[in-house]
Amino acid sequence: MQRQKRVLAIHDISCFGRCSLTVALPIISAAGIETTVLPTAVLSTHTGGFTGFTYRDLTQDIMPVVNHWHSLGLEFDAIYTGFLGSFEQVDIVSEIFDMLKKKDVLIAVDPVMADYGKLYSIFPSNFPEGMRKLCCKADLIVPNLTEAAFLLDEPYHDGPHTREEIKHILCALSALGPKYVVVTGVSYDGIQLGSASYDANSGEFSYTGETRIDPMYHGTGDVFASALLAALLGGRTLAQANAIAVRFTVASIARTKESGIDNRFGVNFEAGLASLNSLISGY
Ligand code: PXL
Repeated sequence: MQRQKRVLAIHDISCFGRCSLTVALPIISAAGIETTVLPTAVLSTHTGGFTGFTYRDLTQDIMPVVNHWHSLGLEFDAIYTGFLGSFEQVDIVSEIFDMLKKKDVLIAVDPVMADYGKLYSIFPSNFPEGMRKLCCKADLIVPNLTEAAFLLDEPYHDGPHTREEIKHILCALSALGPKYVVVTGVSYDGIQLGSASYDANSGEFSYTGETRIDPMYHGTGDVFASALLAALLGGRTLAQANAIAVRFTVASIARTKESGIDNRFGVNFEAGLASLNSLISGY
């Protein structure tokens, strides 16, 4: 039997709302991968659309936890980060990459900070500079189109986009350092919505889109990135992993739409967990 892979997921826990660790842990685990968690903060809900949420910052606990693991000689196949609440957390995560990075460790950064052309209001205007530095150290990045524009310091426009525009964005992001780039929220025709990928090792570009479902549901970026990482570690190519993650995410959105629940409450990915492994191995 193949050795079980081990991922370190560094995110906040938004206790209600299905994003960050409450999404990464079940999805990556369901794919048969051991998932070690490092919570950076505990919030009552995520910050998207809720007011009055609590926020317990855990910045001071992060390095002692990692130092303990270091003393135990723990190793990881991948380190996966998403929402980070401050520059200090970005710097600490960067230090963790340096400590735990070995030849075959995949560093995955989802530079959660913006959507629909705007930086999330909780972040200062220079936050993208910090995220850019982190992305430069990554092997895989998974920005949406707004985050891509901030990372490249280029203007953002709503879709549809041309294939040339998306190729430019993918290549420019890869030039920052990551060999795997996936950009989400891409539409070429205004009907299909999906994501585009570029693997700088093989030179392969890919796009997978499915019919767009409105409204926007919170947490879908985390569902997507977690499924993508699970598929990559399961041995799929970046293009295959992109297609798998789109399918898994769109199916979760479709179920949620049918149930009619509040779009801030995240999506029903749970019903797809039992078949995630067959989705990954079937590509
Ligand atoms: O889904 C990304 C995310 C994670 N964690 C927190 C968030 C968000 C997005 O808004 O607010 C706390």
